[in-house]
Amino acid sequence: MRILVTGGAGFIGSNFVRAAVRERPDSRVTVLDALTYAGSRDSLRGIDDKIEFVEGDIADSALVDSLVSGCDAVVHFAAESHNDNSLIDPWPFVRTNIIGTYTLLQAIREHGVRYHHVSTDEVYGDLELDDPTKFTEHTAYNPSSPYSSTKAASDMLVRAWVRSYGIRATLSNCSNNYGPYQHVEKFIPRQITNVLTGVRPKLYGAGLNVRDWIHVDDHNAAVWKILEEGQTGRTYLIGADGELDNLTVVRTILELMGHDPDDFDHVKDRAGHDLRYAIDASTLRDELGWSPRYNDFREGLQATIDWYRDNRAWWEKNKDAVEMRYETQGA
Ligand code: NAD
Ligand code: TDX
Repeated sequence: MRILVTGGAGFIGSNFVRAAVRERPDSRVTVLDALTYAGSRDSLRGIDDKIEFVEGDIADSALVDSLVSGCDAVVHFAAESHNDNSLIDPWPFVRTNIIGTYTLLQAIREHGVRYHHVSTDEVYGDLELDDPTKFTEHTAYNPSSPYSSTKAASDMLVRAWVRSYGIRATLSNCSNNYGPYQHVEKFIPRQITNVLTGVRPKLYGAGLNVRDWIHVDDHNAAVWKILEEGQTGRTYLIGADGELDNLTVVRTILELMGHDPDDFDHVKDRAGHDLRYAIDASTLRDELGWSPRYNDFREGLQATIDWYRDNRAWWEKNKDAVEMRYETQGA
């Protein structure tokens, strides 16, 4: 299969490309990535000779058309992905997540290529802490932030292109990922690298917000399954029953790194902060036979801590700028 991976120099995309090279040697991978602050060629180091890398923008219709015309499938990871950034300047989110996805869809429509759209559980808004239900494929869209609303808009475009133009698309909405190559602006890498640089972890508000953690390799294995066996037009929810509140996660990081679990600071809460996400992935498990391999969060977290400890050169160059930005936000 000739596969075009957008956002393949980002966190989840680079792990997807690594898995493709490792486990699907018969696939030919082209990465299209604009190398924004969130993308890095270093995330693909060591596999450069096994892939084609194109630096470019998913909103560049001529470039996108030529790349899509030469492939069998597109997996679309490229996005502006950080909620905190979207609160400060929503425009790059509107441009990349909505107009970029539109541009891809027009090329998909033109060339009849198989398309998988990677999205987030945040499109469903949030749940109360004591709500016994979880998000399902039937939950109504109710996004809270500029980030999640642009992801919701992109999902809607895909659904409309399936219905109106019959494109061969599947969608997935996944919960919070963790693992190697995640940008240090995000919660888990920020706290690990804080500890590694002698800074106290920063917890927004009281830390009672719940996220449903999944290892990035489990997310990507599900994406492969859906790409190969999913039904056109369908949405699949991806999650690994990993609900934890942020306070517990920070305390676990500190403990695993040999520090006092209370050695962190409470900082200003995020505006409009979603309280809880929780995914019911039973359709994916029952219909496609997917199940997560990382069932022990502490173990996956320890491996992630080890990765950041062993790969300082990968993240150190971004750390100061990220922390300076957070400082101006009081976070
Ligand atoms: P990321 O920010 O780490 O990576 C995004 C990549 O897209 C970067 O390499 C960046 O350079 C590239 N990019 C940005 N704008 C571009 C443009 N206009 N043209 C081409 N490339 C561009 O994001 P991530 O965490 O890897 O997320 C990947 C996808 O998965 C996103 O669509 C996100 O919404 C979705 N998702 C993420 C999570 C999570 O926990 N991180 C959970 C569910 C879904
Ligand atoms: O320093 C921090 N302290 C803190 O308490 C940071 C950066 C975050 N937090 C909190 C906010 C959230 O409740 O931790 C939680 C996780 O925060 P993020 O890593 O920013 O993730 P989140 O906002 O939940 O969104 C993530 O998961 C869904 C990804 O960034 C999205 O791209 C994905 O769609």
